[in-house]
Amino acid sequence: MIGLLVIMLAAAPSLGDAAETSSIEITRFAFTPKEITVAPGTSVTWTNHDETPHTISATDKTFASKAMDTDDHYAYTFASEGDFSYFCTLHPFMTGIVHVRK
Ligand SMILES: [Cu+2]
Repeated sequence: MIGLLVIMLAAAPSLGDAAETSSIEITRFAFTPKEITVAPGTSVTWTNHDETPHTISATDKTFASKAMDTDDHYAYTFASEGDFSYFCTLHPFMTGIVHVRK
């Protein structure tokens, strides 16, 4: 139990530092938040909370997940600055964008 607590504390973001991880939830056929801004090097994790499979597919094809079942995760680390729009290939009306800024 103590070991788990240490891991949880180590994973908690410290105030004042640039975030190194960020989360996007998929619920009711939408990405929340639909638009986020992160620092270069941030790992963004998407989690599918729907009963329906979804994918994360970059418009410019720089990254793409497989079909994610309920509670599946997909993570991608954004190394460089830019605006990265993405969508779900199964439901192309589902769109989102990740802005990467220093
Ligand atoms: Cu979808």
